[in-house]
Amino acid sequence: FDHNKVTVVFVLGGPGAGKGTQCARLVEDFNFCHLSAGDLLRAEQDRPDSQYGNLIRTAIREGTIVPMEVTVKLLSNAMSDALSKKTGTGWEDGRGRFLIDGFPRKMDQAEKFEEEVCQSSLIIYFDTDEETMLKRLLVRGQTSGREDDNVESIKKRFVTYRDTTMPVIEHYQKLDKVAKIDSTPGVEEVHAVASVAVKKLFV
Ligand code: UP5
Ligand code: MG
Repeated sequence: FDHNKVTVVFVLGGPGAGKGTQCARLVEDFNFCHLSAGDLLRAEQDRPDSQYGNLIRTAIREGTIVPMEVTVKLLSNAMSDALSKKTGTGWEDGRGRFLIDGFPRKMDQAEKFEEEVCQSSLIIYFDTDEETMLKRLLVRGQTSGREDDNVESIKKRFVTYRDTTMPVIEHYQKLDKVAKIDSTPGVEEVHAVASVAVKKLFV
């Protein structure tokens, strides 16, 4: 997609940092199309004739990263679908606006997406401590039905985040594209700061 016609914001942060929650709030303010890589993978896993079901199920439970080809394809298909409508959510002033949540979590994904799909304009990085994230995920796990919301999977997700995703954030920090936001406070407080960071893109 043409970077001049599509605005892509990546939303990163550890498991339970609040990416999904904050994306939902930003959609209300800025009419973004919100695409969660994790949600797209879970939907693909549940599609009866998917050839990737088992691969995705295992990766999610083990907190590892699904091969990038799968995730990049799901994202670019979802972007094409949204853009083909040319109206409604994610379409503003003749341009597409995307919040891509939980992606890229590994350098190879970042490179492939920027080269083959679209360049990103901003990376929002929600930062908080593991104790806070663990607490949030265990509460959510009581009702989420997510197979990775248990202590064992959560610990594995933390390791992957530290070892594989932090280098992606550091890469973008060197390019001066990252808005780092403390996501320890309450939802509204975090949202207010995130909203200011995003607003700068659209002035
Ligand atoms: N909550 C949120 N904000 C709060 C606040 N400020 N104060 C108090 N409570 C707050 O929030 C989690 C919980 O905390 C909720 O109950 C919320 O109410 C509360 P949420 O907004 O859901 O956090 P989020 O950061 O979105 O957490 P999530 O668990 O979705 O993050 P993950 O990054 O772990 O999950 P994701 O779905 O992105 O990925 C899952 C798996 O998919 C990965 O582990 C991986 O195996 C696979 N994957 C890939 O392989 N490739 C990809 O590119 C992407 C995913
Ligand atoms: Mg999420």
